[in-house]
Amino acid sequence: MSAISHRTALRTCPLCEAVCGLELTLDAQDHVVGVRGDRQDPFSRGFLCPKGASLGHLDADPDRLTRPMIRDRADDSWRTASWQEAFDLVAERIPALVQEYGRGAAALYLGNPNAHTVAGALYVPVLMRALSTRNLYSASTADQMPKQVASGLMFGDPLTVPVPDLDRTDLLLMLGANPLESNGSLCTAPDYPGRLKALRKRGGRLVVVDPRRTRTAKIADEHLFIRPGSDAYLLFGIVHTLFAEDLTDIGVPVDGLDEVRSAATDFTPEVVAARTGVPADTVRRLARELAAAPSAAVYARIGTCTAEFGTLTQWLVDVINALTGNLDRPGGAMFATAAALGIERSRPFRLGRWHTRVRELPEAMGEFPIATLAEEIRTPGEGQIRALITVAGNPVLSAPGGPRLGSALAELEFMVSVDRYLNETTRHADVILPPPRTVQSPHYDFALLQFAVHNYARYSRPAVPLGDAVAEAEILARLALAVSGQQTEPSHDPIAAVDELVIAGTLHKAGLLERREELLGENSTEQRIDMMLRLGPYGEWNSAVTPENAAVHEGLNLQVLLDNPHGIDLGPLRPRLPGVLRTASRRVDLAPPQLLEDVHRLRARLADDAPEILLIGRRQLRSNNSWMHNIPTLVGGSNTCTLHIHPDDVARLGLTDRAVVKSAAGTLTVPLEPTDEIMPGVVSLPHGWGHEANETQSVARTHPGVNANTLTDDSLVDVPSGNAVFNGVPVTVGPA
Ligand SMILES: Nc1nc2c(c(=O)[nH]1)N[C@H]1C(S)=C(S)[C@@H](COP(=O)(O)OP(=O)(O)OC[C@H]3O[C@@H](n4cnc5c(=O)[nH]c(N)nc54)[C@H](O)[C@@H]3O)O[C@H]1N2
Ligand SMILES: Nc1nc2c(c(=O)[nH]1)N[C@H]1C(S)=C(S)[C@@H](COP(=O)(O)OP(=O)(O)OC[C@H]3O[C@@H](n4cnc5c(=O)[nH]c(N)nc54)[C@H](O)[C@@H]3O)O[C@H]1N2
Ligand code: SF4
Ligand SMILES: [Mo]
Repeated sequence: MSAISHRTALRTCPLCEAVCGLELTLDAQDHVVGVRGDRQDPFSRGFLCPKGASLGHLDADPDRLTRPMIRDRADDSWRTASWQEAFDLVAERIPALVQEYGRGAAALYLGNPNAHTVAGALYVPVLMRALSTRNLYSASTADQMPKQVASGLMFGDPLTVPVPDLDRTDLLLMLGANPLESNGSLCTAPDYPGRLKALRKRGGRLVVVDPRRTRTAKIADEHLFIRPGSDAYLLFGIVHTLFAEDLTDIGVPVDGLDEVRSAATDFTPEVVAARTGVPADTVRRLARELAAAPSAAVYARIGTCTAEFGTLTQWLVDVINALTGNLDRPGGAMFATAAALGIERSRPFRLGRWHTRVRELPEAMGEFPIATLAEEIRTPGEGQIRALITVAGNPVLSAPGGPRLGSALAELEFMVSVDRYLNETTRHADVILPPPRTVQSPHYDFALLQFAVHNYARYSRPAVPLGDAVAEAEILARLALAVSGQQTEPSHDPIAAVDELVIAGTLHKAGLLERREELLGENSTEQRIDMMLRLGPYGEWNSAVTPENAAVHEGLNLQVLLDNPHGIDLGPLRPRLPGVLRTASRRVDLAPPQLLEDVHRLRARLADDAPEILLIGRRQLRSNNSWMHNIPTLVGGSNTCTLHIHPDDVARLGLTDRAVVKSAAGTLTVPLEPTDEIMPGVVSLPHGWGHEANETQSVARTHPGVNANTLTDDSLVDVPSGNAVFNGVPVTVGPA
């Protein structure tokens, strides 16, 4: 193989939220034979992690599906099928079930990779509209919904989420996040580790709050152990101190100051110390340091979102940012200005516009909690779910009570999955529709750049032609037609049909319909992206382009990004209040009634006895939720499914190398990995494992691990958001 026949292609890594620029080497057969960090990318500057480096192995995985698959329910066997046959089957079954049982009979579950694909951002909405079901579920309610609900109530828009201004802050208080393994979340920051080291090097301080002494904690100035699930108490203790010591200094328009002050009255540092394990003096000191620092940001992520008081915790994070004058100021918690036109919200966010059928839990952002999907499938009656479409999700491993959800999926009358693999979830489907290789898809980060710590944009064209594969955009567009009972003719281009409608509608609204012909791009997807860039805050057609934006370049459009394939720097984060607020008052609501209401629940919990042992999760650098365990270079070593437990607990409980862990929801037998990096009384199990029944992922099957969500309980949710509770699950641990 001669190097002459090799070529390079630039792309953004789609595997996590860090959006690193990659330089791929492709051979003459278009195989990915090399992956390097793109040093000319102004945001990621050459950073690459082991997952990104394995993109070629992932791409070449022989177990990845390339043809549609149809399951014969009689003997549970699979066969490949043509695309036409697969879509015909969907068109035959789903409309009939909807006809018989009503709209709600068909449900949709959207998994995490949708946040990383153009198809997920631009074409999933078409499928949602075609199904027009209220039974909409996603990984969001196993993840960040508490942050979105808190932001929705405080700022009026659930997508208006502040991020820590990592590159300029003087003090970062980080709770329940471990970016040295995860590379960051709701805080898009390539080379997060390098940015944290730079923070310290310029004299800033990093304080990490985590029940484990994580890799991130080890590079911090200070690490505080905390009892799982108790972060809201700690933050309330800080709020209490800010008021008690008269340390507040608010720089943005706010409502509800008195209500917050009175809600915090009884959460004294002494009271919260008993619950959290963080000494009262430390709580006071943190409050004083946050108030005194030239700039400071509080940031809390998955360890605190997927917990019993997730929304209260996320709310208090931004209450503290506001009270200390750090909301929307450089070095504090700021809002990104993403380049592509976002969803324009005119009315304030509302929660609970409708409710689930069985448990009557409120919707949030049009979704129901994933914790309710199993019961909605299993409970007979009007509105029962009979059919499910999953797109890029593996909820049998990722949802609370996953195995029980798996049994529920087996009871469905029909299921379709759009997925790369036949796995723990998709094995229950009747039809699997595989997306093409990553390198065959275009890439633009519509979702993640809204949470970036620096304004930036980058577009990658597909590096490899589609060949026999079908674009994920087309799969979704054709599914939308199929669930509406419409057939596709071979000549019909469903992607263009969808895009034309969106383009016409958007340009009409903007009064620019006559400029349709000016849109650039090889196809309608690119034209749509061009339109979103032109109408976005830096865009050529944005009449509001500020002199500051104009200084960055002459009006953004797709051509600018094509001419700059390494990405473009759109400058540091800029203050955006009150412009981004969508509250009725156009002020930040520090005390939304739904959240004050939930404080009663938090207060009531103070009186409860704390369980002896609490289960939490953890992420592993060379893993990605459930779906990268089939890559030989990534599994093994530290990337195995073990229970972290303190040696004192091992001795006290008389354990050896394995233990039986029991919760209210289930029982698992797990190998132990004793470590003094975890608090006594806390055990940690990573999620995404449990591949023992996986017959087609040949590597994953030999490193099965256990499904941590056997132990998590779908009857428990964070009340305001309905989010799953994965951290702080009461368990008992005994000898195997
Ligand atoms: N390598 C790798 N990277 C990933 C992923 C992956 O699976 N692997 N997944 C991606 C996804 S989907 C997401 S959402 C992000 C998440 O990114 P992060 O939020 O950084 O997630 P984790 O690394 O799990 O860090 C969560 C931390 O919370 C701690 N914790 C648990 N319970 C509590 C608690 O009650 N209080 C406090 N204060 N801490 C607690 C855990 O010990 C853990 O260290 O990572 C993304 N990146
Ligand atoms: N106990 C516990 N459970 C958790 C968590 C935890 O910390 N602890 N974390 C939660 C979090 S933060 C998240 S985000 C969820 C994730 O929950 P899910 O999104 O349900 O799970 P993933 O493991 O990310 O599954 C992704 C699926 O998408 C497929 N896929 C990959 N790329 C593509 C693509 O380009 N197109 C399509 N169509 N399919 C693709 C993969 O094969 C896989 O089946 O898990 C949650 N579950
Ligand atoms: S940090 Fe995330 S985006 Fe960057 S190379 Fe690794 S997986 Fe890809
Ligand atoms: Mo996530």
